[in-house]
Amino acid sequence: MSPQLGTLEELPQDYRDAMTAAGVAPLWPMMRNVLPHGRPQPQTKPGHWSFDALRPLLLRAGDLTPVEKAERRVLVLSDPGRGNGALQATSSIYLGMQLLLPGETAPAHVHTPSAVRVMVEGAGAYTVVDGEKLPMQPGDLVLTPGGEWHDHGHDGSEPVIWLDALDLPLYVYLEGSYANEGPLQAQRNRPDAAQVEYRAAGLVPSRARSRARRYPMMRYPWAHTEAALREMARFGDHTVAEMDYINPETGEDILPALGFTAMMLQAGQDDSPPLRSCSQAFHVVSGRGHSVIDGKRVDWGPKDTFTAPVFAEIDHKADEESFLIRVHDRPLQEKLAYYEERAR
Ligand code: 1HN
Repeated sequence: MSPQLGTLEELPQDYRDAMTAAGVAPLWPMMRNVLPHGRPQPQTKPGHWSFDALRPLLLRAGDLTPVEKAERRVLVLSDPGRGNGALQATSSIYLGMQLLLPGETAPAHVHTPSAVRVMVEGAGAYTVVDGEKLPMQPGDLVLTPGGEWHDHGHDGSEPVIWLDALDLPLYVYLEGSYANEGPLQAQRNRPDAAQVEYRAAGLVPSRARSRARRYPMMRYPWAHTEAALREMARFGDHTVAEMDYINPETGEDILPALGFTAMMLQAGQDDSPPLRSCSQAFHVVSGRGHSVIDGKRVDWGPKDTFTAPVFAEIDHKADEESFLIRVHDRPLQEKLAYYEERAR
């Protein structure tokens, strides 16, 4: 046992006043706030956002606020532990639901944080990243890495909704978040790299002929992910089928800070993963079930989103065959050399 640390109240008032005047403060009364024993004490609380509740609010935003007055028409999913209006869902993950109506465009900009969009509903929308037009189908992941120009458009006839996941809280914390705006980009008239250079796992354009971009593949079609998960579930080792999204040229995670993992749970299957040092968000592509996260029960259905703080105790149970996309900050924690998993 370590000794009880001294408190501020134990110190004479004249000394406390002199410290304040000198712009200093004693560390020892605050030491355990920043270095708790054994594991972090997260401010983040588990959250759950049902799509049935968000959808009408988003559509109403479409009536109330033209996209020109919003730049991005988004409802932010605020961490319950930080309260409404918090521009983060966990310590490191920003989440927002974005609406684009037929014929609308969201102007081009570039910023330091990186984003991934998970398509939720509707057809006909696309994102242009560095001139590459990326069609967005439900379940697709579309990357807009930091430093890449991106704008959105919509050629279809129904409202389109997607989930934005960004590493924004880190950039805000680092005082490194900013954007520049520009005109809509010219679109190259060819299919995106997921349909050309990176159609098949294990094949990349000949390295003798070309040097790959840093982010060679910006769209991960859901059809490929679902097919891979199904084969893993059929022929894999009977645990939950999980696939990580990676950069096909480097094998690394798709973004520097955030990682994305697709999961398939079969009807009736449960999953009690180890405690992980990363915070996590789960988006339900399809299916129904429930999860208990640090004692909080979340009953989830299609297109719902829920979150777990660092080191959360998580138990999932699927009632139906379910596909989820898990967003986490393992890539960042591995770079900082502290990612950890603890057995239950
Ligand atoms: C952003 O660039 C988008 O491009 C959406 O769609 C949400 C939230 C914060 C900062 C940048 C987008 C964002 C964002």
